[in-house]
Amino acid sequence: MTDMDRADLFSLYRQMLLIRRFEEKSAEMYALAKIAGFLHLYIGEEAIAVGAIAALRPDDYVISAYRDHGHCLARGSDPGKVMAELFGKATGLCQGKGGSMHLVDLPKRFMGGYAIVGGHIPLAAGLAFASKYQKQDLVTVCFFGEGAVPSGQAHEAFNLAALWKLPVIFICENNRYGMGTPVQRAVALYENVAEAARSYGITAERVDGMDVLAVRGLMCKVVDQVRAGQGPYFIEAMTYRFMGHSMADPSHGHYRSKEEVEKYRKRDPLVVLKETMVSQAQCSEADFKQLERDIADVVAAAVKFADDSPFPDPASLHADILVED
Ligand SMILES: Cc1ncc(C[n+]2csc(CCOP(=O)(O)OP(=O)(O)O)c2C)c(N)n1
Repeated sequence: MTDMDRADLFSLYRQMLLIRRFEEKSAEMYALAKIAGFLHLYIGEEAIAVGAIAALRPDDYVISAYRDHGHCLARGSDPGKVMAELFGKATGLCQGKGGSMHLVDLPKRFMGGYAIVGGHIPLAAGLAFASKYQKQDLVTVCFFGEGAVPSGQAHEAFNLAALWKLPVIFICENNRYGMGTPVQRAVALYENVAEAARSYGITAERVDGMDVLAVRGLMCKVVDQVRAGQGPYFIEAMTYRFMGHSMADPSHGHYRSKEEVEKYRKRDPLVVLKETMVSQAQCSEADFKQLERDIADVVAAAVKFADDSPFPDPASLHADILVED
């Protein structure tokens, strides 16, 4: 049973649906060569970003890796500006100079997507250190894949976060693969990735990352504790990516079986939440159809905005290299 009312449930569903349809459309745009470079889709993992970010205040910090569209949209960034950034247009979140892996939206406190595996984990500790030093009661939430956990800088960050009781929540999105490599071939602690954090004295917990209500429920508890100064927390959210590692990995059938993909597709986070909404909040098929129409309009408007926007002026190439506040 959920403690959320109907409107709250629809809000979570709407955000996940927006991410899903936005990314399906961006895959199409990639195939049409409207989007260049890498494009890593978050399809299948939406419940983690949406559930976790729903527990935050607007002034808390969020930071992510390169699979970042979902976190940015869940933080409330404008879908038109996100799509324009994917298109490399001047109206994009980063004036078209960041692209898919480097979305940043400072007013939303979305501090970026980062392409170096694990490279942003110390940045999260730094953000948390800054807010603690400035005596602000903010938390920082840092999303990364299980492939980032064995990296050296992740351990440096876990150590300092624990030592200095930093207000940071590490969220490991364990989708069981780093590119084409299954977790059990890359991570020694593959049976319980959270042990890496526990070894530094960080409290850690595992959650069903396909269940947005479970993620949100855990996060509401954790955010309160971390904001109250009890030190960092580590969440291992068990999930699965339905698509290839990136659009350059159409052959993901070579390293995982159809049966495996089908097994996880049955636990699609949209389906899981919809079942709860139908059984516990009397939501009807008509409600969901209306939502689909609304989201289709939002995504179509985002594509039109991106398409109609200009590319950056070459004269702006060196602008915004250093941002001074
Ligand atoms: C330091 C570094 N090494 C290697 C890569 C190449 N690389 C890109 S994504 C990736 C897999 C990472 O997997 P994981 O952290 O589990 O995240 P996921 O892609 O599953 O979301 C690798 C090895 C990189 N970007 N950075």
